[in-house]
Amino acid sequence: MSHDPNCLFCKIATGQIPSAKVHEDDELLVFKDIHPAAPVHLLVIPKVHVASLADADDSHAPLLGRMLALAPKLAREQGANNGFRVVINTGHDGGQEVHHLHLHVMGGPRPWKHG
Ligand code: DGP
Repeated sequence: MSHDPNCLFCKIATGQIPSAKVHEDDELLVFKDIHPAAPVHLLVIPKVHVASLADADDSHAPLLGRMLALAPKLAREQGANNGFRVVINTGHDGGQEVHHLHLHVMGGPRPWKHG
């Protein structure tokens, strides 16, 4: 599996940097955002390094599908029982700060910090 040694989320995926994990399988890791914008704020990442959604193509469709399909189960398990929001910030103008593809899953009782 390809990793970028300088990438923060690759370091989290390989266990070099700790995270509050809520799910892990062969392909994906889910952990709590260190700066939560909502009572439940998870980040779903692929273990393989993909810099952003702008770097994805048809070959990534199954991976992207599995990232999205995990969201409802994990949101519920973490207590977001009344809905949630998913966001993929992409590139500079999309406000992406960490250049490893990640899906934000935000939920829980409102109001949220950025809700
Ligand atoms: P984005 O703007 O979409 O690239 O959001 C990156 C998110 O990653 C941001 O909400 C904060 C979170 N984050 C940054 N560094 C760390 C870290 O070391 N650990 C965890 N758990 N989250 C982080």
